[in-house]
This record gives sequence, C-alpha cells and structure tokens, in this order.
Amino acid sequence: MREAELRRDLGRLGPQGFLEKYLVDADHLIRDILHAFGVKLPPDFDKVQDINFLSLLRIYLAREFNKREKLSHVITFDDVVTVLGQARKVIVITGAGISTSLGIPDFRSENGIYSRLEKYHLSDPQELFDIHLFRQDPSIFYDFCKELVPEDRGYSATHAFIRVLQDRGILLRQYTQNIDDIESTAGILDDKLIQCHGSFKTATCLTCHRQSPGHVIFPEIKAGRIPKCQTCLKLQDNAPKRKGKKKLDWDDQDSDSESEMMSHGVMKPDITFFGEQLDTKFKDQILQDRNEADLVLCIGTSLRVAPVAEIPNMMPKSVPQVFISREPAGKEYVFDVELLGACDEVVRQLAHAVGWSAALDDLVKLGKSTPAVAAQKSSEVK
Ligand code: CNA
Repeated sequence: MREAELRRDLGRLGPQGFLEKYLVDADHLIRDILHAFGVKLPPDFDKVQDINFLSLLRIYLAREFNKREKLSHVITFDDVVTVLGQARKVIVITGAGISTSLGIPDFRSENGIYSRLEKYHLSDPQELFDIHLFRQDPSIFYDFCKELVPEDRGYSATHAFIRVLQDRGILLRQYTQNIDDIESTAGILDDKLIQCHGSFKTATCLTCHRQSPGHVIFPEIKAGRIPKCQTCLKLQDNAPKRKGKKKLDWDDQDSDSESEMMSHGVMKPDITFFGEQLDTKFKDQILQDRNEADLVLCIGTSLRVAPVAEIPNMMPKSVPQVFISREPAGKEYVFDVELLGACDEVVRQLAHAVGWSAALDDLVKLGKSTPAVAAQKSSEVK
C-alpha cells in the first residue's frame, strides 16, 4: 500500500467508503493501513488484536479528510506581511521557543531539557510533570525546575512583538503554553492572555490549599530545597504527637495515603501537571475566539501537547495560519506559510516589513533596561 494512493482514495471515497474498500473488500489489516499512513503505533502493538486499532484509524481518517487546504492568497513572506497588516483579530499561540533566547531551555530541542534527564531514570520525560509522581516525590521536579524558575531576565523580541499587536489593538488573544510568565513582564494584559498550562506566578500548598505569590518560593527552589507551606509547618510543629494515628487534624479527608504524607505541606507552583485538569477558561475562550479571529500566528512550539496543539485544526479553514519556529510543524498540520528560523529574527523581519520596527525596537529597549517598568507601561503605549 502506498501512502499517496491511500490519500487519493480517502479524498475520493471519504472515510466510510475508504473503510469499505480497504477493510471489507480488500481485507487489509488495520495496523498495515496505519503504518502506510506513517502513524506510529505503541512498541508492543503486535500483542494487540487488530480490531482494537479501528477507532484510532477512524479518528485518523476523519482528521485527514477534514484537514484544511492551504489558502491560495497566503503563500509567500510578502503575503504574510499583507495579511498581518490587514488583520484585526490575531490569535497567537506560543511555546517554549519564544523564551530560549532569554536562556530558558525548551523541552524538545537538541539541547532542551528532555535531552538531559538520564539522572532521573524516568520512563517518559513527561513524568517530570506527572502530578502523581510529584505527590510521591516532589524532589525530582524541584531538582530539575531550578532552570525554569523565572528571573528578571526581561523579555524576548518575540514577546515584544506580541505586545506590539496588543498596543495596536489587534491582539485577540495569546494562548501560551509557557509557564515562565514572561508575558506579564512584557505587559500582555490579563484579559488578552491565556496561560494554558498555568504559570509560576502563584503557588499553592498541596495540604491546606493556601495560595501565595510564586516569587515567595523561588529562593527555596534555587537553593535546591523543596518549598514548604509555613502555615502547615507551624501546625505540624505545634501538633501533639498522636500515637498510632497517621492522619492529622488539618489534613485533607483523603490525605492518609502514603503520597499525601510525602507531600504534606509542599508548595506546588500553579502550573498544570499531567493528570490535572486544565483551567476551563482555556476551553471557553477558544470556542469563542475561533469564530472571531482573522489570523493565527503559531510561534516557537513543537505543537506536541494537547489541547493547545489542537487549536490550529479547530479554526475555520478560511483563517490564514502562519507557523514560525526552528523546525517545521508536524504532518498533521497545514499552515499556509512556515517561516523557519529563530523567532526573534523572523518577527523583526515581519515588523520591519509591516512598518512596526520603531514600536518593536522601543519595547525591546524598554525590556532590557527596566523590565518591570515595561509591564506598567502596557496600558499607556498606544
Ligand atoms: P517544545 O516541545 O520544547 O518545543 C519548542 C519548539 O520551539 C521546538 O520545536 C524548537 O525547535 C522551537 N524553538 C526553540 N527555540 C527557538 C527559537 N529561538 N526560535 C524559534 N523556534 C525555537 O516546547 P512546547 O512549548 O512546544 O511544548 C509545550 C510544553 C513546554 C509546555 O507544557 C511548557 O510548559 C513547556 N516548557 C515551557 C517553558 C517556558 O515556560 N519557558 C520552558 C520549557 C518547557
């Protein structure tokens, strides 16, 4: 089976007709079809009965069949400049790549955080952000996240570029996967920003759920210690020792499990771990924004983490989509134009071509000299 032939048949017959031809008439194995499409199956897939892959194939076919087509008027860099100049409601999706020029490593680049995790002996790097593992042993997360703790590093030209969109009144929303909260430093307003995975801006005690500003725990993290809730520590110190009783009065009702004891009084930054619910704000906002946006810019992300990775495929097909990153987007996406390279450089070129260089340069200068002031100025610069 050749991929090009399969795709042609899918376009011609639709998903149902395709299934009839390949599974009923020709009796092919589902796994062979998925393989021919280039879908990666789990390592021990030969132990799984073929029929169990049917729903995966159905989802895959539906998604491929409904993929958007490239727009005929957005093909070149100059076309991007034109749509950007005309746009009134821009959605910007960002990832770790917009902060690497500030010295904050991303996950999946060659020298990213995932390439340096041998010492933790994790079966999957995403376990670093696994809430169950964190509750069992927060030291692994805290040891690794020293590098991610935000410092006053200013913001990148890409953050400044997004601020320019805001200052020009054309930023509909920034959906960021980043947890460094540099958007706030750059002066992106709260109602323009969805921090899809939360951020280090605040931290919450796992036991008493008291919330503190994130910076309160930064010195502990940087010193290589696990940040603890001062209130819970005091209560623990003052508590009478109760023989044979594991559960303490101020514990949660279900806190008698071993992991609850391990994480007693541990502060956790309010970033969303795997196994935790995303803030519902994300879903509500994107369902509204997708009907209003007239341009999507996706910057510095590998688009591997759902549900943010699903935004491009949720948009109406007529909305132009531009991808700016070092590496191309995956095969499951159809961006009209991919501008590959260092995003700070790409956005500078765009700003220059649209005539926004002066505004961008001013913001970049402001960020380098007095980052905190830049945030305050956000509502003043128009
Ligand atoms: P990722 O999977 O590490 O992908 C980043 C992408 O950006 C890669 O494809 C790189 O090629 C590209 N890239 C890196 N530097 C640049 C650059 N200077 N110019 C252009 N492209 C560049 O990270 P994603 O954001 O896609 O994955 C989502 C994860 C990463 C989220 O859950 C984040 O919380 C998490 N993360 C966030 C930070 C941060 O807040 N700064 C840092 C590391 C990881």
